[in-house]
Formats: sequence, C-alpha cells, structure tokens
Amino acid sequence: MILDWLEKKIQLKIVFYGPALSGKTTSIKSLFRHFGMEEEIESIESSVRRTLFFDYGHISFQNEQWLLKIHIYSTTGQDFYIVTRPITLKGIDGIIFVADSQKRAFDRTLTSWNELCSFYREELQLIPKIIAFNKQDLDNKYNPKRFLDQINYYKHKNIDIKYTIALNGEGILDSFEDILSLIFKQLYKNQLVSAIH
Ligand SMILES: Nc1nc2c(ncn2[C@@H]2O[C@H](COP(=O)(O)OP(=O)(O)OP(=O)(O)O)[C@@H](O)[C@H]2O)c(=O)[nH]1
Ligand SMILES: [Mg+2]
Repeated sequence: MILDWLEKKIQLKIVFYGPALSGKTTSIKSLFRHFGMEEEIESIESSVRRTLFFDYGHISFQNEQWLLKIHIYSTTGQDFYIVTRPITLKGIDGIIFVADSQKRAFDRTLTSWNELCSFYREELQLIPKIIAFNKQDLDNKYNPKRFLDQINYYKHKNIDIKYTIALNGEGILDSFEDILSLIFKQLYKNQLVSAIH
C-alpha cells in the first residue's frame, strides 16, 4: 500500500492467485467488465490464451478528497512459468485465491494454496485474503469443507470465503468488495505508517 498524503492518493495491490485454469483471468475480466473497463486489462498470454506472466489492470475510485487506485494482477497457474509468481506476489495488500471447485482439481488447488503458504510463511496470516470457490456452475464439485479442513481454515486470520462463477460474473464483485473491506479493516488495525513523496 502506498499512501500519499500530499496528493491524497492511496494505492493498493490485489492479486488473483490459484492453480492452473481455475479461472483467475476470467475473474479479472469479469470484474473489469462490471466497471465497463474490460479493454483496459493487459494480458501476457500464450497463443492458446494461457497466462504467461500475469494479467494487469487498475481501477480507480475518487471521492471529494482521496483517490483510491487499485492495481490488480493475476498470476500464471502454469508451473512452467513458476519463476514469475513470486515477482507478482511482491508487495501485495490482498489475495483472492481462486480455487477450482471441480473434484479433479482438488489436489492441484491444495498444492497451489500450500505454495502460497510457503511463499509468505507466517506473514500470510496478516494478509487479507479471500478463498473464492470458482466454477460453481459445474457438477462434480468437492465439498468446500473438505478443502477448508485440509488448510486448517479456522486457524487463519483475515480470511473469508466466497462462491463464484467467473464465467457469468456471479460473486465476483462481492469478492472484490469483501477483499477491500478486509484490507481497510487491517489498515485501521495497524494504524499504517504513511509515505509521502
Ligand atoms: N464452467 C466454468 N468455467 C470457467 C469458470 N471460470 C473460468 N472457467 C473456464 O476455465 C478455463 C480457464 O480459465 P482462465 O480464466 O483462463 O484460468 P486461469 O486461472 O487464468 O488459467 P492460467 O492463467 O492458465 O493459470 C477457461 O476455459 C474458462 O472459460 C466458471 O466459473 N465456470
Ligand atoms: Mg490466466
């Protein structure tokens, strides 16, 4: 987070993280479509529309005094490009973990979560995060409770659960609003140090 008291500008970074093909890019597109800004997303993709590095876009909100600029990224889920993920994860304020709810994706969703845990270690507790169980429109889903038990959900802090269908946008805005509210709650708690430049 960058707080600029002179220019009255707050900048946040939110990352959509998760296993390969869970719907990270679709979620971001759906979010930007809601604001009529789908064209603004920059995606670095392969010829078969897989994310090579990340998707990026920003959304700004202005009130009478403050400008809130939110930088939004997705990571690539492809292990071949694993080296890019830690770079995208630097300096974040919130994570939307896009879980793939299909039974056959259970293990890779868990592996992806564990990767996140090993990247941040104890710091993950402090980072606001949402687990978005995506692809709710499909049959053959695992019981989310099974996943939450595996990751010891109830021991985590600053965390919330959502159910999404990125394809039609269901739950996407709600997840976004929720991560913002977790981030601002955290900010309030920490009485954040301000940066002026
Ligand atoms: N049925 C269904 N399909 C979805 C949903 N969200 C995404 N998909 C599909 O899942 C596939 C992968 O979606 P992407 O958004 O490219 O997934 P990703 O997580 O960005 O994938 P990588 O960047 O390659 O890791 C696409 O065919 C999407 O149309 C959903 O909610 N329901
Ligand atoms: Mg993608």
